[in-house]
Parts: sequence; C-alpha cells; structure tokens
Amino acid sequence: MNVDKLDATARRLVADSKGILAADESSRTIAKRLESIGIPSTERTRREWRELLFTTPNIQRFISGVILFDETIRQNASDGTPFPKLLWRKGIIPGIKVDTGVYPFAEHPGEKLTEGLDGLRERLVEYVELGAQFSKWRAVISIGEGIPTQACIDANAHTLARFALLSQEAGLVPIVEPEVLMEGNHPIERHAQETERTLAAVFDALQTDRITLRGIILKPNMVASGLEAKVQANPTVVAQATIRVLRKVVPPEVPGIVFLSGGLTPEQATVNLHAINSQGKQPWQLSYSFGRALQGEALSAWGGKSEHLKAAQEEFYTRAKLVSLARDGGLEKST
Ligand code: 5MM
Repeated sequence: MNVDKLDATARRLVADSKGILAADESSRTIAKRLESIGIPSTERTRREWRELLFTTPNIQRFISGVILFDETIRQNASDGTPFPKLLWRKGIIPGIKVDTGVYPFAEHPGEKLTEGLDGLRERLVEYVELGAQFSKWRAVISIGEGIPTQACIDANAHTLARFALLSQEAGLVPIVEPEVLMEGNHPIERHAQETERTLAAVFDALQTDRITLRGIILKPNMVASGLEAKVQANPTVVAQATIRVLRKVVPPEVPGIVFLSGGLTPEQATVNLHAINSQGKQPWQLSYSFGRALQGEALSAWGGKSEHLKAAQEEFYTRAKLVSLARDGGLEKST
C-alpha cells in the first residue's frame, strides 16, 4: 500500500477553500430529484444534468473532487470526453460510490445495513482503471424508539471498515460515511449522543482492521435537531455540539472531515458550516461533501431546459462559492 499517495490524495480533497461534490445519487434517488423538476430520469437526462454540473466554468476553484455513481463514471460528455477525463482536465479528482445501497437489517425493525462487499475487491480494480482515486460508502443510522441498536451500529461500523481496508489496498482513499439521519423530531442532544456512539464504533472498527487513518476522509452528519423537531438549535449550538462530539471520538491523524447536508437547505448547511469553522482551530480540515445543498438551487433553475443551462451553472457556482467561504469561516465577507 502506498501510504504517501493516499495521504496526498486525502489532503488534496480537503485543500484550502475546497470540498467535494456528491453527485453519486443512485438510480432511484436521481429519478426522485429529476422528477421533482418534472423531467423523466433517462440515461440522457442523467448525463445532461451531471454534464451541466461538471462543466460549470471555474467550478474547480471550490470543488476538489466529485463522487460519481457507477453509471456516471462510464458516461461521456456530449463531445465524447469520458466524465473522469473531463474532471481530471479541470484538476478535479473523480471518486466513486461503491456501496450497492441500504437494505433492511434482518430482525431489526426500522434499521438498515449497507451492502456491497461481495466482489468489491474486483470492482475497485476496475474503478481505478476508469480514473477514480477515491471511493465512498454510506451507512445509515436511524433514530427512533429503541433505535439505533448497538447491533446495527456495530454491523455498519464493521462493513465500513471492510470497505476502507479494500479501498486502501486498491490505492483509493475511502470516504467513510456513517450518516446518523436528521429525520425525526429528536432534540439535538439525542442526535449528539447517537452520533458519538456511532462514530466511536466506527473508529474502533477502523483501528481493529488497521486502517491507515491518515489515508481516509470522514463524512459525517452535522449534529443538529431533528428536521421535524419544534425547537431548532441555532447554527452556533449546532457548531458547538458538532465539534464537541468530533473532538471526543475522531483521532487527530484523520486529515479531513467533510460534512453531508442531510436534508438541510443550502442556506442552513452553509451557515452551519461557517459556524463550525468559526469554533477555533481543530486537528482536522473541516470541509463539505454536500449533495442536495450544492445541487438544489441549480436543479430548480435548470428545469431540464437547455436555455436555462447557463443560469443553472451560475446558481451552482454561487452556492459552491458560498460553501467554500463557509469552509474557511469567511462567509460574512460575501455579504
Ligand atoms: C448524493 O446522494 C448520495 C447517494 O445517496 P443514495 O445512495 O441514497 O442515492 C449520498 O450518499 C450523499 O453522498 C450524502 O448523503 C450527502 O448528500 P446530502 O444530500 O445529504 O448532502
């Protein structure tokens, strides 16, 4: 294993002012997103949408890497350039989602286990040939009455560690994504407690499996109130709770932490990231790997119409710029 190469890739992914675009929606999720603007999800519309994002002028100022879906890493832009090559030309690192989705966790109602370990070693070799330099696996932990169970947390932590080990063996930086969902009406304290429990189990599993921590990126949720909770913690409280949990459980060797947006609006995710980066110096870079919070406004502006392409790219550029400022704790400079 080339640890220096993993380390260099991880550091490039969380370079100053930059973060990751999550564009790895599975077929079902991208269909939901495209149908929300009234267009059907076809091979062509999915390609057009991703091409619009990737070809946004100067987006490489704020985007260090893009997480692709299996279909996307094999697609070409309209001029015939394979998407990974198009991204490389802009100095953006292509990555790949390698889990195959979340499934009910047997005998554990309401809980999910992520699958995709079968044949993973061989798939990773192919993704490297296609141009990927990092990989991603998402585990989903739900909060409810009596859940998450320790069994669900441990099973997901174990599969995340297996994924990370195989990725590093293949020369790919694993993005380890244990998402404790914000869906629900729980108070922020409960989200903090379950996030801490989950991350502690994940780092136990990573250390047991001897993962090189300086060659991974952690992709967690911010610690926040449930999306349906009546009382919503403000960005400062979110930032303090998030940092408190991360400092307890994330070893300092980890080079970077990139947050998911988890259903927060683009504005909320941006303001929270700014507040998190205003809490003082931390051992790790604190950046972003948003999906919805980076794409939402551009998707609405596009509406599937070629005459709106430029306006949509401007929306994407503007949001990415704001998120980048927030990542450096400098959002107020934009106002
Ligand atoms: C872009 O969405 C990713 C894939 O989700 P599905 O497998 O459910 O289609 C997802 O893993 C994403 O990378 C993270 O959840 C971050 O996205 P958000 O929208 O939460 O920032």
